[in-house]
Amino acid sequence: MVNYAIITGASSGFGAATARVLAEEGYGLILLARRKEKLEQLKSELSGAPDVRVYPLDVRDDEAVERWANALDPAVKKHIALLVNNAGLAAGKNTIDEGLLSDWEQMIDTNIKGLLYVSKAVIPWMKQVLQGTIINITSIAGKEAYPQGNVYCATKAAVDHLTKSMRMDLLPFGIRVSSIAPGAAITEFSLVRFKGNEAAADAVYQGFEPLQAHDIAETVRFIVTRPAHVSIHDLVIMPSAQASATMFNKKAI
Ligand code: NDP
Ligand code: 8X3
Repeated sequence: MVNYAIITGASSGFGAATARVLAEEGYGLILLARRKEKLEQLKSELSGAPDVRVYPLDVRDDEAVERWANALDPAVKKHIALLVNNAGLAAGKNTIDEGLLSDWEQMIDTNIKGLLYVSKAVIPWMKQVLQGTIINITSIAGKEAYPQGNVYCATKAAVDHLTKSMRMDLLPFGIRVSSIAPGAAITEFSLVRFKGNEAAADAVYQGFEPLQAHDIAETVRFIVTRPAHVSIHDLVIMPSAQASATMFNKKAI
């Protein structure tokens, strides 16, 4: 039986790139996101993977997460080696008084509560076999607050703390818990944040070379290919032209 990786938010960006890298590493893949057609398209590209199973799932829906978990093949549940908690978003960029409640709720429900629902479903399977790795995708925004980042930064800071606490809770069961905190990476992230405004999204990446989704996928590869006695706790990965959440070396390129 192959080892399986579960990736949330696999329909684009870091999640899709991670699926490609883990297929190269020989993992069976369980790919979750809301957009089924994107998942199916990705599955059709991953012919090298031993097994690819896609499930349209909104991680904010705790009952849907439970249904997905109950429906998963029990034979596969015994071989879950990796959970990548990646699904997430920023919605809007406003001062705290101007933020929209609906944006705040979407970020909190996805980035924090969705991660919790999926983790709660998957951890018992890892505990049963006394092994597994969980990688939570946080952000430089979880390490440093920045103007107009307020609720997004807070959700990622929450994931940073959850990662540390999960690591302690799961220590007796041989389960490793890591976090990756990327800086600016060009994915659908900014298009989502600015609600389809391409000019606003493009402006984020002007004048410097951002990270690519593949850079984060390679970081996942690094974590999962360490020997069993090595646990990578926390990695901050930034573009070379970014020194902090807000400090960039931008040139006219
Ligand atoms: P993308 O927008 O390209 O990918 C986000 C993924 O999350 C998509 O697959 C989306 O799928 C999924 N997703 C969003 N909401 C839900 C939901 N409710 N249920 C299930 N899946 C959901 O952005 P990135 O790849 O950049 O983002 C991945 C993670 O990395 C996020 O947590 C983000 O906060 C974080 N991050 C991003 C950085 C960047 O600069 N790009 C930097 C630091 C961290 P679908 O819409 O199909 O549901
Ligand atoms: C995404 C990076 O700096 O836009 O988490 O918040 S940032």
